[in-house]
Amino acid sequence: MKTSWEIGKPGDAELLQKINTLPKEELSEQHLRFLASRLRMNIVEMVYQANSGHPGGPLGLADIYTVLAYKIMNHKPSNPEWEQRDRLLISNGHVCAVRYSMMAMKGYFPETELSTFRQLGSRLQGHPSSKFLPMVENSSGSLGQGLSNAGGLALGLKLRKSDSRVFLGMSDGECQEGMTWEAAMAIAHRKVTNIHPFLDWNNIQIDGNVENVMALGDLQKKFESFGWEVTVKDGHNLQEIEEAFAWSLAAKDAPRMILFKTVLGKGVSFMENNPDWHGSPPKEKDRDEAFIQIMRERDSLSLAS
Ligand SMILES: Cc1ncc(C[n+]2csc(CCOP(=O)(O)OP(=O)(O)O)c2C)c(N)n1
Ligand SMILES: [Mg+2]
Repeated sequence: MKTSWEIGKPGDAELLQKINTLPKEELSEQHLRFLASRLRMNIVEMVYQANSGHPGGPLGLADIYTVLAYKIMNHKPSNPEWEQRDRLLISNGHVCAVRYSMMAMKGYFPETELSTFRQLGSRLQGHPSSKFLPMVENSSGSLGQGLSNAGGLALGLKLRKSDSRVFLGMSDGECQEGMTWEAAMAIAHRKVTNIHPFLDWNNIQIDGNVENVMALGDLQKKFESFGWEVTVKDGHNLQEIEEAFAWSLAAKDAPRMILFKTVLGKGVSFMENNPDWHGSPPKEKDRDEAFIQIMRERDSLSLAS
């Protein structure tokens, strides 16, 4: 296992620290693009070093998790158990590399710990456990459970008159699970509006394209018919992502669902939209090529290291 963690340009780790001291309002689009590219490099390196895991989903979610962690959520890495924190649950547990990377960048733990991903005894298990790390609010890996977990948590917080909001990452593949729809019905029936699910609509699952494995039909109309308000947004447009969360947070009469159109493997051309990269680690040459491509994005930014 490597203990060093050298990604990005010299000075980028310091730039990250500086960005972490800025208030949300002062973060520019350039800052966010820097953060998303670093998130992507971390993801590739984690799965490469572990020689197992899921690179595709996390790369496709990097832009959304960047905006969520840096522009939307109220949370304190220095006090992860802060009672008023917003909760973030993930239902598609296999994409946890994006969440661990986001947490390390935010300062919950050192980025070097990312090198323990998927090792025996590590806090960073391949499917996340709430036993090991603060801020991991739910254990996941068994698909389809997250909307129930988050719905119950949100309802509990509402009954306690808490202002905390509950964010939940979901995926399209797991909408084939019946439990998702039981939860959708219950949350709408109880008008739970402090839950803010966002769904990774990449049309890919473990065995191929969702539409071929078991088609979901019109996902927007389906959630609407269960009593939800629904928006469909581009999960790689930083502005649209921020607007989508603001829309969700303004829910009043019905829960709101964000369907993000995403590209599995986004940012690494040979992984994009290819179901083979759902759960295969990159070989060394793939890792090197991925880094070249992600660094091109980082180099295009006019931010001093
Ligand atoms: C209940 C359950 N059934 C099956 C699996 C095996 N499995 C792991 S990932 C996956 C595909 C899920 O689709 P999605 O989350 O859309 O995948 P991605 O877009 O990240 O490729 C499946 C079926 C599981 N983890 N849980
Ligand atoms: Mg999918």
